[in-house]
Amino acid sequence: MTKTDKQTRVGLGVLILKDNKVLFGKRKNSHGEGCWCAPGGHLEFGESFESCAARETLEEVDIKIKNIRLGTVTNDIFEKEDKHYITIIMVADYDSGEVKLMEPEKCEKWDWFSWDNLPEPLFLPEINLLKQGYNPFEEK
Ligand code: IPR
Ligand code: MG
Repeated sequence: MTKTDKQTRVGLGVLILKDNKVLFGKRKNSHGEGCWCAPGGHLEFGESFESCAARETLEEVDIKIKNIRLGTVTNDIFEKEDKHYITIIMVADYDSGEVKLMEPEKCEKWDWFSWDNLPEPLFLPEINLLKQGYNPFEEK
């Protein structure tokens, strides 16, 4: 397969804000294994960014979010895994529910972190977010 046969995919991550903290999980059994990232996944065909953010959050952590808004975009080239994602970063406020580990085969654990004390190692989209100087608590 040549480079041009490969597909760039669209991912979406949700930075969920609660009490000045953000929710991150430790990835398992996929690209970025062992790295921390926000809830998220693949944008489905015909899906809005807001619906995808709400759906992935429910599927992965079983909580409801509100005020879902566009944060930024990252261009994520996973050299080792030979994958390329455009990742839409959404921001949302926690609404209700208790965080649950809904996909234990994909995630080791979830926890809340301050933006200036994020866990490491971070997943590539989150690394690229920080490289942009992006901070969801300082939205314009
Ligand atoms: P799934 O769909 O398994 O949640 O995908 P993911 O968490 O591996 O996310 C893929 C897109 C990334 C780059 C946000
Ligand atoms: Mg996911």
